[in-house]
Amino acid sequence: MSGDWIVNVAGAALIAAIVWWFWIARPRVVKAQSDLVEIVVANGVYTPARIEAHAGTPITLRFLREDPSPCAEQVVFDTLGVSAELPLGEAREVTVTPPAAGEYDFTCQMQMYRGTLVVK
Ligand SMILES: [Cu+2]
Repeated sequence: MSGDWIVNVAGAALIAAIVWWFWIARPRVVKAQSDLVEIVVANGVYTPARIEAHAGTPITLRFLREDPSPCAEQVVFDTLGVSAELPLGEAREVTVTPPAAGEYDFTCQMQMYRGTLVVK
């Protein structure tokens, strides 16, 4: 009986961990407020990395490459057949029109940088 509080504390900690994992730590999905979204390319990640878009509607992604490594110099939308060179320190806009709902990944050539268009 005297150990009950430990069980309660452990239970509360577990619940907190679950809440953190499923609600707070989820990758941020950025809803396109307009048809233009800015994406920073730095430190091995696209920020934001998940972008919501709409099927059949063109969306422009403005890439700002801050990473000088050659790894970051190209962005490839494999399933959309689109790729672009990203000049260092200069914005480069890429417009794509996802044809249907689904998830469309975009990556660097070596697939270290990874992002996803979440299309509804
Ligand atoms: Cu790369």
